Amino acid sequence: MEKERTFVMIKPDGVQRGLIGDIIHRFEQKGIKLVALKLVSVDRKLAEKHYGVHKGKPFFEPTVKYIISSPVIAMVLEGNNVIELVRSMMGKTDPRNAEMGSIRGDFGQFIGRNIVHGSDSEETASFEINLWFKPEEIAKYNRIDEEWLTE
Ligand code: IDP
Ligand code: MG
Repeated sequence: MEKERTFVMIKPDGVQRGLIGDIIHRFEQKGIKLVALKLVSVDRKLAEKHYGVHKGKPFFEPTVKYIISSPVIAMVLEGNNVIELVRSMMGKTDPRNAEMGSIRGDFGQFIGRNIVHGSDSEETASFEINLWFKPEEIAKYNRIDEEWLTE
């Protein structure tokens, strides 16, 4: 099993709809370690960099506007294969196709307001973690349950 880090964001609709606790609770229950967390009022520059790979697509501008419309929760999560694990806990991009039991499947209704973001590869994760966090904002600590979460 490979220890990885991923960047996760609770988007403005998740914050406004009071879902911060429910979403973080799911990651905690799964045994995923939280190593960085903050509430951010995102500026356009950061949002455009974050969604830079989608520049030129029809949903780019609406997505940037959505992300800067109200604060988000930004976090870094650590764990075994955590990039893929978080993506599967989030569900498909469009909540209408996301499995029930996933975050988007349970809490979302349509693609333009899909509650959460999670990095999609190791390369993206490292780009996004560096974009959103300074190295000193990422905590190094051991959790007491770690030995029960390794074989
Ligand atoms: P992902 O968030 O599951 O990785 P991406 O395809 O990378 O999905 O798209 C990034 C974000 O852009 C989506 O999460 C969603 O907020 C927004 N988005 C993507 N496609 C559409 C669309 O067709 N309409 C509206 N928003 C979209
Ligand atoms: Mg993506």
